[in-house]
Amino acid sequence: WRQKHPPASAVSCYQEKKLFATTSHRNRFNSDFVWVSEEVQDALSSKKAVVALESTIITHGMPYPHNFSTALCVERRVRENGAIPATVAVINGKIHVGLSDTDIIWLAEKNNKLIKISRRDLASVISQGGSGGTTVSATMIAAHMVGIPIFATGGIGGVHRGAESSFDVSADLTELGRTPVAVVSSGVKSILDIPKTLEYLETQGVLVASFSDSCQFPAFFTRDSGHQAPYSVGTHLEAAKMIDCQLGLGLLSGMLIAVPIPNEISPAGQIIEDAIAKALTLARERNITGREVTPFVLSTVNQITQGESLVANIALVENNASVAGGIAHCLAQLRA
Ligand code: PSU
Ligand code: MN
Repeated sequence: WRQKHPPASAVSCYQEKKLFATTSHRNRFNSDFVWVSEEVQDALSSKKAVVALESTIITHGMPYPHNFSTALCVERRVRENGAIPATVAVINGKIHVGLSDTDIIWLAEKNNKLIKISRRDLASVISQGGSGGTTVSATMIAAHMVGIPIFATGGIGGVHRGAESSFDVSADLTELGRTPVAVVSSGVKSILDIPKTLEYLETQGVLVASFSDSCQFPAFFTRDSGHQAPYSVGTHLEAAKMIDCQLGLGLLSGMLIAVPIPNEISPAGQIIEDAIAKALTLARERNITGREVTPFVLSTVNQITQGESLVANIALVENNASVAGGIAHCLAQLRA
């Protein structure tokens, strides 16, 4: 016996629950460990669009002062597109959601002297009153705690080349499998193994969609990695509907929206590829492992390309922030 429509009681139950569906799956946590800025709190309680932003890109992803100017510019891009930015970091033993410019300057100046914090590091750093930049995984956790469904960055971590012997797979991927936040990024850098990363995301049940007319999966500095995303979304509204549906289904897993780098700023692919190959060899020779790998490779590629990779990196992060702002704005309208 099949019912075409759910019984009336189920419908009203769903409608009653719809309002708090976004909050009901949130982790229980001790709010002593989390500080939310007034602006972000106001935006969340009035159901305005908010975009979370990470801070490892500030502490470990870019050199000073570019890290600082980019962080501010990314916040501006989110605002210009109709959303409130919420940059996340751990400061003096608390997760901060929504940073002041002074906080951002402080993080930027401490470049590389602070801790790079992913899921596994949170309790250790917080219990010792420490500070650091949050990676994609830790930022997703913070966003989910306070009810921010969307987050923008440059690139996520992934499966490293040679992972079959090193086992180096970023915690970002398992986080995407377990935390219902949509991450807007330019895919993953080709310092990583892109097809293995896509396989891993599939295993984790992560909804991956290119933000374009085709399913070409971008490779950070280049618009096409030569690999396919399973889906694509062509507009902010289409992306927002997909996120709204995923959250509405209560799947509890994340989404990756992969935005190709704007055409005009994509640097010469071969120059970057050669630089990446050299940087990976250097990393191996110097026995760099664990969380040091990604920052080392990023800064070495930047040195080898004499800053060309950094210019492209900055431009694509800003573009991703604009896209995330636009999607967040549509999402807030859908959910109003
Ligand atoms: N990719 C970049 N720039 C970055 C990162 C990744 O192009 O700054 C940072 C992000 O914070 C990401 C983290 O979450 O590196 C992944 O580190 P690992 O590979 O150690 O998991
Ligand atoms: Mn790693």
